[in-house]
Amino acid sequence: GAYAEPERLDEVAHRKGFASANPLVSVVMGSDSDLPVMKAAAEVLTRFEVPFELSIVSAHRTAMRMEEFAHSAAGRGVRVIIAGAGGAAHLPGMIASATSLPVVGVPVKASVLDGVDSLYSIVQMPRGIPCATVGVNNSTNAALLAIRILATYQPKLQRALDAYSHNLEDEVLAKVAKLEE
Ligand code: RP5
Repeated sequence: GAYAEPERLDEVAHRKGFASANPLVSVVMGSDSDLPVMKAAAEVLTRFEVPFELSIVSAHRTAMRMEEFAHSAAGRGVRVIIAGAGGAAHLPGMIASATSLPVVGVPVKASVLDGVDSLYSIVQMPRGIPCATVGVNNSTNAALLAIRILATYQPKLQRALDAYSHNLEDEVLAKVAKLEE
């Protein structure tokens, strides 16, 4: 991958402030090649001052690490998991099968099939094992959904989300006003 060697991603995350000692959200991805897409989630979480961690966990290449990660996440205080993967994107669903934490899957567009393969791999979970799915490459919405979950018990985040929505609204209305000038 272009961004960082997989084994060094944690280090990169720390250096960029993309990691916290007591994360509430865990952002994982199948490969460092997913990082250009997944870093938008890190940026949103940073902006909302939500403690999070960022790492690589591959369902296929590091199956045991994935099991360990999923089984230990709740015990470490993590409240929501965001998992991004492309192609045969089994990571979010397999993590969801090994934890009762809410899991948000991000279908990452790989080099072929336009991300439809990733989307289908994540969205059609069997009954009993839910995995929320956002749009292809939309890790921003995955982070916002995670924050909405945390906001159910953190009023401060609720207020921050309200302010975020108002800003979006103001931006659109400013464009409308410009068009109508
Ligand atoms: C998936 O395969 C990863 O999530 C990534 O999107 C895709 C390609 O991975 P690399 O071959 O670039 O490592 O497991």
